[in-house]
Amino acid sequence: MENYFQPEIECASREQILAWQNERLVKTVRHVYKNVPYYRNLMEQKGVTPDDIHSVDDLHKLPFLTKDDLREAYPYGLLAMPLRDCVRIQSTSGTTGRRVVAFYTQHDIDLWDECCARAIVAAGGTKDDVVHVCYGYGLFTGGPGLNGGSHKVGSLTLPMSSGNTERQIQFMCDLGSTILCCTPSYAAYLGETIKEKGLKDKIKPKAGIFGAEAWSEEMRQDIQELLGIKAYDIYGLTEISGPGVSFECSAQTGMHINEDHFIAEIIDPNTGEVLPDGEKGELVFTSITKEAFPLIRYRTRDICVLTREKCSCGRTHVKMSKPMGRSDDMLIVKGVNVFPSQIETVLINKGYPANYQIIVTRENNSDKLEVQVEMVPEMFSDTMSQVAVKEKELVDALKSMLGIYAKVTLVAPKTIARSEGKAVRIIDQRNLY
Ligand code: DLL
Repeated sequence: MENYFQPEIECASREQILAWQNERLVKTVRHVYKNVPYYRNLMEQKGVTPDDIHSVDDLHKLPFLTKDDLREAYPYGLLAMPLRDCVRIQSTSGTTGRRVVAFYTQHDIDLWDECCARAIVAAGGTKDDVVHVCYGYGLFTGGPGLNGGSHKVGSLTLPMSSGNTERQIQFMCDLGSTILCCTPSYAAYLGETIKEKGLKDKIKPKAGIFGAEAWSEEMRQDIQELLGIKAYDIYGLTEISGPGVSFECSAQTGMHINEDHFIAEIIDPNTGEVLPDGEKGELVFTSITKEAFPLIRYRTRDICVLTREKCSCGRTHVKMSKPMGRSDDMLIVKGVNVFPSQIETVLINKGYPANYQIIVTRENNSDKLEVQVEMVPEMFSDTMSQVAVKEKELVDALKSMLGIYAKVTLVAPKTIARSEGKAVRIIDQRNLY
């Protein structure tokens, strides 16, 4: 199959897609009921058995799964295959320090690579391209996902990983990278650096595949101009495999969800009621082809809209809008998921009262995270250098919890405004959504 454009799948009729979904859903529900006691319990609590599930129309009978379930079942409680059949884990930070760990069999990796290959092809990728992957490699899914997709397409793959901008630009110039894969904020930063260095004429990218964090249409225009490319969005989450759950096509008006692998629903985040296409709500996914870590009705907390209008690219799979917000308090800073509860855990472990505020800003397309923390009253008489030592201690502890740098500012007791209701912990000045 040349280049992983799969018209018989990606342009299949609605009836055909539903037929695949019905058959695969029934199979997946049986698989998890049989092999995952955690699911069996959840289903029994709801009074539902695999015999009640015949098609997508029965999906609503099944219980939701949340990040809390993943936390409770950590690390192996949702594993649906023997460990000896798994070949990989990927992971992301979870709340209060517990990570989300996703498992993959070789079959799961192949499917994931296929999803990413479709995204690369939709961005114009072929065997003749040089795909420059500067998403992080390692536990984060960005690098391994696009790497696998690029291999499937047969493109020359540059596994750059993130950071070291000088080296990125040198490789772009020397090897003639044509497709750039990274977070949109890093793409903008790369573009600005290339412009400053006067190297725009030395690079020849034609497209970029950017995701893992929210970005606006204005940012798309900026990146397209800076790098002289077409910038495509890609979406995914570790729990559901990683990047490539959905991706943009030439129409650049939303991301096609790989419906032969994932069933998407939109629900009211407060009531759990399923909403019709076109209404804004929380995105819920059921994976129907995975072996090791299939998740049923997983609540992503991402707020978006699904549309089934005919797409000019010919693909028939449903499109999701860019995420328009979250139904929880997760922040994405420099592409890294940050929960206020993680910051709180660090502060409490270090003996601080949990009076803090998280301030996120974006300067020159780069995120800045600051945590303002009230000192304990005894510290108030500390010298400036003693305060600086304590701030540095917190910076290190936060770095180890979150994996990114956060500036820490210790402020006098009772200076952070108290609110009458829920504490206002997050001030996000980035205007992302
Ligand atoms: O961010 C997977 C990924 C890697 C996607 C590379 C695209 C490219 P997590 O670290 O588990 O996985 O974070 C998942 O990131 O629930 C969204 O809130 C957010 N997110 C991912 N893609 C987008 C996007 C990866 N294109 C969480 N636009 C998701 C907005 C996105 N938010």
